[in-house]
Amino acid sequence: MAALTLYVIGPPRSGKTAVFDALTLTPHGPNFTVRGGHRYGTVKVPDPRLAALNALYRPKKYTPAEVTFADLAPAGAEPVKFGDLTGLLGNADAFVVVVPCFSETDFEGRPLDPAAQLESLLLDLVLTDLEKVERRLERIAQDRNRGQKVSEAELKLLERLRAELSADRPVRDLELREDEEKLLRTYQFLSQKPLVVVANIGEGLLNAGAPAPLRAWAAGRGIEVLPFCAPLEGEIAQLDEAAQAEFLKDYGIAEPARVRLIQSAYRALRLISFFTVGEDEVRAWPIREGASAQTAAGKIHSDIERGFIRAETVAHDLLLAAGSWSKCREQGILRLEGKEYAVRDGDVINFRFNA
Ligand SMILES: Nc1nc2c(ncn2[C@@H]2O[C@H](COP(=O)(O)OP(=O)(O)OP(=O)(O)O)[C@@H](O)[C@H]2O)c(=O)[nH]1
Ligand SMILES: [Mg+2]
Repeated sequence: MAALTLYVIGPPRSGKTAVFDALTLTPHGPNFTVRGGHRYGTVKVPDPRLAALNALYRPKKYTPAEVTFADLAPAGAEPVKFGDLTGLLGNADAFVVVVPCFSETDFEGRPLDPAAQLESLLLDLVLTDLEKVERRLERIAQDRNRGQKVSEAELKLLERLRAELSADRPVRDLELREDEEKLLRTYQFLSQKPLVVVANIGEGLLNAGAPAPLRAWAAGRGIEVLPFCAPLEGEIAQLDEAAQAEFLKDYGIAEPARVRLIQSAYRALRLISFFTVGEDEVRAWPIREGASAQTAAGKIHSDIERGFIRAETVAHDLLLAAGSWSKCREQGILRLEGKEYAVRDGDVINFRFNA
């Protein structure tokens, strides 16, 4: 399964690369590859529940979920323009938006207003989408003039999008039916991507957190704002576990940047995790909140989805307390769930299926 991809975007000199470093650096050094001038770093999703299952099973293979972070054109002197990168950004599952809050002025000496900066960046995403919609509508009109058949459903939906985007409303905020959602998927609209905002604060602001106006702006839109002091978090990321814990305590930081950010991204993407366990492998599977047991089976293999019989299910903490799968069965806490069962965060599942 492809790792979740989170693209770090933000105004020029906002600390995107510093945030990328904080998310990807390890005690053994940097951890990224460069493609097309962009940096990509893949990390394992930290999950204490999975770690505990691993300790119980001691399997041959331990497979946490993965997240790939991307830092665009880190060496470029020119600010990154979304228009030039639309294709690339369209691949993201979500954006990490870095807002500079570590100084009163920007790199050109202009006073900084973090909320306004965030707003203007998000507006760029909306305008990029609007251009795309307009180009597509032109094409549809041309096709129609040539007597070709056009999809009325798509036309209607795009016209609605044009109106919404023209009023500065992101695709993310639209109520879409499932069929509409499907129609739009190939467009990869940038303003549809879930967001996590990183307020890149100075060290002196660690106790104060993100600026209040920025938090207020984002809260009104259901977006989480994480206060990071990116250079400091980068140092923390390079420490071994023991030193890291001590450092975090000294600075009053609850969890390393990577942990906080991934958790927030899961919430923004409405992802939960289920686990599979055994002597061979202990593994985490991210899945959409509300997904059915049969859909979950399909994450593992289409054969399991097709031949689905039952999902033997137990919450991870009950399994850990019982100590083994057979004890769960003895104690009657293994549940036999059907296709429609809505998987819960932290479920451990053994799928029974017809091969
Ligand atoms: N004081 C302070 N400086 C920071 C912080 N984060 C980044 N900087 C500085 O801001 C400058 C830009 O940081 P980068 O991480 O390169 O920013 P960027 O957004 O990747 O920049 P471009 O890729 O050039 O757009 C560097 O000089 C950093 O040292 C911070 O939290 N505090
Ligand atoms: Mg950079």
